[in-house]
Amino acid sequence: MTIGFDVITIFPEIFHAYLSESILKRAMQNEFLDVKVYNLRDFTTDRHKTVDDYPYGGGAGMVMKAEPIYNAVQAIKTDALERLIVMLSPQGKRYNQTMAETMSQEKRRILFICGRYEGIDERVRECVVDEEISVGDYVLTGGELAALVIIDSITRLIPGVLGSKESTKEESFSWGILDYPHYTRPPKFNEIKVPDVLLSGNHKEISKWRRREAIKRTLLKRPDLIEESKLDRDDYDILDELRRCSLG
Ligand code: 4GN
Repeated sequence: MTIGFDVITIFPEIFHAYLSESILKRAMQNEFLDVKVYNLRDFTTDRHKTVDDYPYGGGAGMVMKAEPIYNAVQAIKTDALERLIVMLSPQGKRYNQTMAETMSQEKRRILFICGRYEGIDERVRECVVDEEISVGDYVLTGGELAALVIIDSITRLIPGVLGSKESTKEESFSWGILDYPHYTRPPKFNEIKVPDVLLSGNHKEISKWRRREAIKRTLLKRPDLIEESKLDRDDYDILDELRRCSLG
């Protein structure tokens, strides 16, 4: 299985830098991941390679022009592959792990339009974009980091991308709750000992402890996640008990 992304940006190096390290680099080498990065300036027609202009109605900052983006999308589409065209912006649908899971099954290539400046000409939304996505309620200087967040979170879900040691199978977020606490050597650090159960070698007890700690943390730090999570009967028993003894 391989997932394909196309990216339109005025800063292609941001992608080359992140994709040439670690797991995403390996995913590219092993052909689980294909990313093609296009420089928006290559799709301009004036000699200054202009991608922005003053806002109609006045005001601060510049607006990204519609034509270069439209031309880039048309040029990329000439290979006749199916594509989902995504624009990153704070006005988009809030991205989460469930969307990452859904998009990791996507048969189409995913094309990201990464904007800069104060905004993108509204007609890009109307004429080009299939989906507008936000990675969180904050403003970035460009869509590039948001696109990388999505590429990263989807790619690590592709079977084979992570080694068995890094697998997402046991990941708490795969059932919608927070991760359990992790420890490594030394057994005592700053007077704090690693919980005995983790040194016991009893894998059944270790699993039970981790599940309980994950649920405890979620109840404490992100109670909003509990309702949407995929907990089983045993988990609900743990949850009830934790609620009764107020997280002891
Ligand atoms: C996406 C893009 C935040 C997000 C962005 C987000 C670039 N900021 N929360 N900034 O996913 C004006 C033109 C803002 C593009 C956009």
